[in-house]
Amino acid sequence: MNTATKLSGFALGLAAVFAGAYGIGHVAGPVAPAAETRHDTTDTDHGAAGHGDESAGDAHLPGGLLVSERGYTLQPVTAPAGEFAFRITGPDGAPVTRYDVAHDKRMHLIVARRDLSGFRHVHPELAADGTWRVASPLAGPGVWRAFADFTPTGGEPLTLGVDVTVPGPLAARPLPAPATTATVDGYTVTLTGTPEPGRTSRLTLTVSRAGRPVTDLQPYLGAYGHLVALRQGDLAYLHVHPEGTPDDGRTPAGPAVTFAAEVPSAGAYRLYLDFRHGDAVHTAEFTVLAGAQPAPAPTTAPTPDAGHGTPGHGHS
Ligand SMILES: [Cu+2]
Repeated sequence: MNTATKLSGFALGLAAVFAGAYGIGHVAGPVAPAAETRHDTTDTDHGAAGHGDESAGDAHLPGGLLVSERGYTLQPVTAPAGEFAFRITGPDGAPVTRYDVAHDKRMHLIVARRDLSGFRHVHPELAADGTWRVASPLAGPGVWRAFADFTPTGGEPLTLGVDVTVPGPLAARPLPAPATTATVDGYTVTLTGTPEPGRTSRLTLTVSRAGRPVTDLQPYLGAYGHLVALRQGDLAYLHVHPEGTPDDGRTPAGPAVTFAAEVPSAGAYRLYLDFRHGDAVHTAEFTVLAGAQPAPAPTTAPTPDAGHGTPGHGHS
């Protein structure tokens, strides 16, 4: 109950992001048509008018927190070793086989361990029976969160999340310390701007290589960058697209890519920037702190900046 109320508050933030975004793509997760509509299934008296809007459904959470929402359910499917498979069942209980293309793909599968390591963003293939299959992006043991980011034909964009455990020795990976510079594959990416809970913040990511600005970024899925943010603690999911598109005649191909993003609460977030250059997709990762900081979240290791190791992620 408490939780539902709190999350309603988060969702208002998301609705505001969407409204305030400069024609950027979706913030994953549905957008409340009426911000005052509350999602609180135990409080049937409240906001009854808002509940009359069927399409609103569970429209008030950040994306990715639910395994089932608005009648759609994410179901992992047993797969051969080395493969990850799942399906989405629809309101009628049958696997969904028709999806709209969003950002060049019908399905975006994002995975990260619960400790925010191991991020990958991949694009599975759909079989006729509604099963999605992809070479497994789960790079080793751990408890993983898998996010399916999709739009069922005739429906609204949706991000569902499910936990998947890969057995094996568990390595503790504390969240890397906050930083405004990340290096990946020989690139240096600098972050300017700080996310503020409850309002839209401009986050600019600037890409350089060997000390030189990169000015020939390549479009990737219709944009010069894709930014996913995951909240530490519950992995609430945000997916933000940048201001401007590669074909609008005014958006430069780097070195800076700017996003308008709003985080749903204070806390620690891990940001993952996907960008394409040299015919390869690279992912730069940052830890950022939004808002007033509570005591550091407990981790299994006491030192927040002990070697997190190289982000061993890739992208396909
Ligand atoms: Cu994708």
